[in-house]
Amino acid sequence: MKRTIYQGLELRSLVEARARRLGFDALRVTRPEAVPSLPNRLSAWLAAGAQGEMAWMGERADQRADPKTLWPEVRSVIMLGMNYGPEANPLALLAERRRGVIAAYAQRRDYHEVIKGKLKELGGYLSAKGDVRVKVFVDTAPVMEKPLAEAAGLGWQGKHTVLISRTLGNWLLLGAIYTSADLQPDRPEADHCGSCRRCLDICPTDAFPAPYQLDARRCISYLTIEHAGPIPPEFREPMGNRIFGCDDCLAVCPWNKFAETAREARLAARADLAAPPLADLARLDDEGFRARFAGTPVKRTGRDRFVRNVMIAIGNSADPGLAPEAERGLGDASPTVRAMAVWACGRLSGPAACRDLFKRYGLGETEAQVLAEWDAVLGAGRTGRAETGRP
Ligand code: B12
Ligand code: SF4
Ligand code: SF4
Repeated sequence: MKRTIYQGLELRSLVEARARRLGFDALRVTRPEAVPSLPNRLSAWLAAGAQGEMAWMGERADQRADPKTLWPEVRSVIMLGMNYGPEANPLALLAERRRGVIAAYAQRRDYHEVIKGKLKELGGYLSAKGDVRVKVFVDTAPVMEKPLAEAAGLGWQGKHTVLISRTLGNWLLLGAIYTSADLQPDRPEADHCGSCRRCLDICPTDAFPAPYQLDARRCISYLTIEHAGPIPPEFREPMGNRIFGCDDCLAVCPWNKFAETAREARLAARADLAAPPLADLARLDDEGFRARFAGTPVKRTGRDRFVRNVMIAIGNSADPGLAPEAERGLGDASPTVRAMAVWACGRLSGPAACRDLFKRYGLGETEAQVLAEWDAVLGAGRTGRAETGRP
């Protein structure tokens, strides 16, 4: 039987209908060459070192900044958005200091998995109906999803740099399909931030050097997820009880007035990740961590980095009832967890108690990062490192 091949508007309508059925909330199309300023913008960001330890952002930068360099055959870029609007206001949890705050996107099944599967299905459908080639991407490929989505008219990059849709707000995850099909492009979306600067003003770590620009090295999302080793001292207190990601700048955006909770069932939030007690999280071993966070974005950090964040939240809790959990961290196998546990003990226990803890846990310590924290808590030289002959 002869197969019907669709083109142009007909093909696009079919794909739009299919995308809707698959659970996507928005679909727009742009051309691969729609944002000629991308190479300059990306290289300025990289040259400033704003990517921190995310070295992969600099690798294949030419492909990231130009879809045609990534795949010369691409003629149209389909940008898709899936809504993950949170059930509760993420800012409300920041006052619950005995509990950890996990960013809304991570309180559910890993969107990479959910969206990738749906993109593959949609890409396969497009490929069959249009007899065209496709490549699908979500997050991890060298693709600049936000500016492409803006060029496609899905929304605009707000002053917080995240893409905002006029109808859906900024709780939107993005995916892309590059295709050899010639599809009618949409008009880019204009900037609707106006004189507002709520997102810039609320940022606890002052991570925006200017509106529309983010220095990832100062962002709590980067620090809690991507950064390895101890958290630099200046960011520990501002982290509060945020233990994975940060939603502050997204949560204050007035354009969320139209936002709805996630429509896609597979992106429904898990109740046990909404406000987990810090005391429970501090006790997670590798196995417990994997069991609790399997299938969610949280698994990305691994157990040690996650418990490191929990130690900082405990240090910020001002609750002496959590001091035993910080003390548990002093005996942890991970030096980074031990280092942040020292900081937490210093915040929750008085100098005499800390000296006592040092005698019990610190005298055999050999890791420089942990000894530096003991020095900071007890005062340099008071750890008796010179007497014991350790470095
Ligand atoms: C690296 C990365 C991060 C880094 C850096 C974030 C950043 N803003 O670059 C860190 C770890 C900090 C991060 C955090 C988050 N991320 Co992230 N991240 C990415 C990733 C992989 C690449 C982003 C990128 O290209 N950055 C490089 C810089 C150069 O890009 P940029 O921000 O667009 O920079 C623009 C501006 O500087 C602008 N510009 C420069 N000068 C000027 C001057 C003027 C006047 C103007 C107007 C503009 C302008 O031009 C640049 C290019 O457009 C994308 C996935 C992807 N492949 O695209 C997800 C992605 C951006 N992240 C996402 C999410 C959800 C988050 C978090 C909300 C998670 C959380 N809750 O913790 C936070 C948000 C923090 C924030 N305010 O940005 C979503 C955002 C969805 C959306 N609606 O936009 C994405 C798209 C993943 C996805 N597939 O859904 N992320
Ligand atoms: S995610 Fe948090 S730390 Fe990062 S820029 Fe937004 S408000 Fe600042
Ligand atoms: S909070 Fe205000 S300035 Fe920030 S992205 Fe939203 S509208 Fe723009």
